Amino acid sequence: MALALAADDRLAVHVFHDERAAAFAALGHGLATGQPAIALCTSGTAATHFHAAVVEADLSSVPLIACTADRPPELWDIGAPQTIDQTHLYGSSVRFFAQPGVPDAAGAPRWRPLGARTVAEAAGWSDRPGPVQLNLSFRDPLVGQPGELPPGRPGGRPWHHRPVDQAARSLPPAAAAELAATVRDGSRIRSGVIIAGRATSDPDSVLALAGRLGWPVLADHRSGCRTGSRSIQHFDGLLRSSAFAERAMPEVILRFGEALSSKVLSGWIATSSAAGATVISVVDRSRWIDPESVADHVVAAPGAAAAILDAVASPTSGSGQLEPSTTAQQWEAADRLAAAAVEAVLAGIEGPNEIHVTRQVVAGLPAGGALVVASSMPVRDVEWFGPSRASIDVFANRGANGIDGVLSTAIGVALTGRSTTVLLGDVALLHDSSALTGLRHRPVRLDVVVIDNDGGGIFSFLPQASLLEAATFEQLFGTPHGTDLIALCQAHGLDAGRWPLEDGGTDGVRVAVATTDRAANVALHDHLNRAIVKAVES
Ligand SMILES: Cc1ncc(C[n+]2csc(CCOP(=O)(O)OP(=O)(O)O)c2C)c(N)n1
Ligand SMILES: [Mg+2]
Repeated sequence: MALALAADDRLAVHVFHDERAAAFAALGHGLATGQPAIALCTSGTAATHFHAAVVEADLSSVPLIACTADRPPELWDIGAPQTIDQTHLYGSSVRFFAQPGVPDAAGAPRWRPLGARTVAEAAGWSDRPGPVQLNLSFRDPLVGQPGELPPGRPGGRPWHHRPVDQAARSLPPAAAAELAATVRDGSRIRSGVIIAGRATSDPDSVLALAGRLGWPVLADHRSGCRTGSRSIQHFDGLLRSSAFAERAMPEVILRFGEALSSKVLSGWIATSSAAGATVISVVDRSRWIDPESVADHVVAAPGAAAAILDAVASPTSGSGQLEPSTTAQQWEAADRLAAAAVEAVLAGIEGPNEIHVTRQVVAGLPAGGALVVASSMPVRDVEWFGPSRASIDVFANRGANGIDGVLSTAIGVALTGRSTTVLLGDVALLHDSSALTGLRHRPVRLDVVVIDNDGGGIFSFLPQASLLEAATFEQLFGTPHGTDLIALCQAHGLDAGRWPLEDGGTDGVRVAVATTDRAANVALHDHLNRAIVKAVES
């Protein structure tokens, strides 16, 4: 199979020493392009190393084709080498599983239909996009000449027509009118906020709707809505002020796509609902998104923003001139105060700190560039303190929130030809350090920015940091390792040094390590959040 893939010049082949890294790179490719990459591995534990990326691809609805080579059935379960049970290896995480048996001429007419179905299933034919597994048995000899593919349909006709475009499903007019009625009260638009997470379809309509309603937008960078004046950058800090959170409590919360990272925002959604706010969750690709379990409506219609926009303005949905809400003005004024407070605090600090590095990374991305952000603090700091940006694409493996495979995912994104930056913690880098193997030879433009606080900095924000004895906390949560990350990257032949990166990219891969301190980082977050709270309460 490897020989056949390599011999087909329609495919680009990239080799990874670690199957886990290969599968995450395939995930990154799927994230960046919406098209499945094929991850191929040998039999045995190799196939199990695909599992983490398959799980993430499932939860994040990313197309991915996992081809696991297997022994022929007569060698199963008799102690043959490198032979494990690979049937349904990834359980319910895959959209489709097929095990066509050892290839032979008699089965050949079914290969194209199977291939076509595999792509259709990965692209979301039966549900939403996601991973599929083909478990492919081979019998000795395992080398041979790739032959011609079986004939296709006459005239080059495709085997299947394009899978149903899930994104095309629109909101029926009656449902749009019902939601519009929730949003307006006669000629008055109710107070409300829009929350936009990843997989917000049609972000332009969401921003237009916010403009029409007079509502602010609290957006993840991955939503496409973290841009323009309506986007509130410091919503997490603002909602830490109980006075502001109370004052800003809306009548309607209209959320699009997946949940954000902010627990403060999540808590405020729940409190607002308990106080009577109507919560509407508009989801794409038929995923149920309501982590607070408070939604009044869960609407599976990606075109909902445009439909609500039409229905709100429709003469049949109410009388008189529409009066937009003033909620956005209230949030924008507070956000300006928060921005000034954050700037003032950061201006007084010497040396690199996690917030400054994060803001510089987001602000410094070239137009059209891609940013891959690791779970743990990087994804939170980007959400809470990252500047609004147009014309960049941000990716993060937040389906399962793993810190694994982050560098590999970024390599997969970069292999699609995009200038890519990855922002990750030291533990995340070490976890995926096998992705450094051969990285300097890959045809990518990749900046790797590592925030090195010598351990899991996120845990210093949790109650165990103060409840446990320091030594126990360090052993079990802080997990310092003392690795010289610059030397590690240099050992792989990479251009690695201290943060900041020099201006202007060269070709290839650059690594910049910003050394920070976990305790100082907690103090900095506290300082910033207190400054924001003070700014909006005074
Ligand atoms: C694969 C995996 N293992 C463990 C965890 C639990 N976990 C969450 S954050 C974290 C620490 C990450 O440290 P680092 O990457 O240095 O980021 P920091 O917390 O310092 O920002 C760990 C181990 C996880 N999310 N995923
Ligand atoms: Mg760390």
